[in-house]
Amino acid sequence: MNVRANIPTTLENSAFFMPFSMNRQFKKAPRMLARAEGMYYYTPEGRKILDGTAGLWCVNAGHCRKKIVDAVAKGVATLDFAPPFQMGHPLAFEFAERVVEVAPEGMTRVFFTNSGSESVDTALKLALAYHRVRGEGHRVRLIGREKGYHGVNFGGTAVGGIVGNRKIFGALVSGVDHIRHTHDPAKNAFSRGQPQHGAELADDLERLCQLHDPSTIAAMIVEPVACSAGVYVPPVGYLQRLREICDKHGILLIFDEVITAWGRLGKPFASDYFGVMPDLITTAKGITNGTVPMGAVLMKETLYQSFMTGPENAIEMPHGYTYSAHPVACAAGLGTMEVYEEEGLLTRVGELAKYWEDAAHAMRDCPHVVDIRNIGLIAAIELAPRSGAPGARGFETHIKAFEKGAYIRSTGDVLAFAPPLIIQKAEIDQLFATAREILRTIA
Ligand code: PXG
Ligand code: PLP
Repeated sequence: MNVRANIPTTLENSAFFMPFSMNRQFKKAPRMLARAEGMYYYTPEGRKILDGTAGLWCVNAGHCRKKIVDAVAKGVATLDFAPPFQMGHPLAFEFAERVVEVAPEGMTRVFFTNSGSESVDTALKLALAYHRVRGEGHRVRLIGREKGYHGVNFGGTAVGGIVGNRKIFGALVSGVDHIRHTHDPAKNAFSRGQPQHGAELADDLERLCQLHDPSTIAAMIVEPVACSAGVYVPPVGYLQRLREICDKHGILLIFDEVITAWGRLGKPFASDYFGVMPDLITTAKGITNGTVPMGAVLMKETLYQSFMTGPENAIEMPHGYTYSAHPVACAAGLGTMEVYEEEGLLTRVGELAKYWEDAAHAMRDCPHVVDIRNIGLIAAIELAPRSGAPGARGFETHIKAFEKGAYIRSTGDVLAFAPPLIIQKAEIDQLFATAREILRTIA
């Protein structure tokens, strides 16, 4: 029996429990997208919306690219599914080689997942297991950072540092602690690129080492650029210092590159951009240009080899998902890599970054603006909160932008910009002009 038989099927009563959304607000005044092409979404009424956030930081090559669409269509018609445990299919092996080719030097092995959240939980488990198989099972602690976003599974929620994403979910995972975030507007407001002040905030990891004893810590996870919580660019020297402290104490360093990989900063990965090499990299999103869910954990050879030491007739890693290395996702990924390579998209931002930075910082004279942050093809414009209504000004800007033909994401009162990497200068101008027009009119 349909248990909803007596519930009218209006949008307001829809069965769909929307993720990370204001369900009731949205269902009363929906913002629907019907199709997409290149830099644009189209609403069901046919209105054209400039995509200022690459979907959700994932559609790096732009929407509905023919090569990727064709690869997916061919892939699903050829092999719809193949069991990933104790079985294989050629695309998984081919795509793993392709990913490792693009990855930072020394990242020689890849474990496939279906999202950034799964990549994070996989990386945390690999870190714990790595120490355990090497006889350092006393390393059980995981360290994250305030304002960090590492997805929504239990491990990622626990090491994450956004209070609103944690507080209603109980005690999460034991043995987790956090270092301080790097946001320091008093010293660094309106920095262009990396802020000058704050490298010493990495020393907060030393403090936790002294508090817990470093021999109890398995791994430290950070986003090279913390995107989700509001775009916090690492101060000059900060990531290098984190690397040094991890090395000193035998702690694995995990860079969460779910957003920063795949050309967002003008290099294939942020690890390349900053010249700091972690032990593990988590990624997702742009790995398939957002078309089919997929994620990956990249690791150094030593990590992989540490698991390849037991008897050959034993499963080395009791971890994996039904859809790890899904054939359709691998097909999408291979198509994506072709587009990235043919169009030079993994380095294109290098040429565009200065124009982007100037366009973002030209917004400084707009009403309400209290800070502007940028790096690569990412920018954040932070607005002063409306008195008594934090987040309202940001959200109103997001709504008004959609009405005016641009998709601009808001996180609280921070407006986040991260368009597809194929954006043209005229579209950069259009994106910020839309934001400017709105900021001039809202209260
Ligand atoms: N780590 C990082 C650094 C991320 O940015 C995840 C993990 C989780 O990935 P999945 O695929 O499980 O969502 C992310 C995802 C936003 C926003 O508005 C950002 C993300 C997801 C949703 C919204 O900034 N990042
Ligand atoms: N729950 C049950 C009952 C399952 O049988 C499985 C997988 O077989 C899972 C959860 C995990 O699902 P997935 O492998 O898609 O993450």
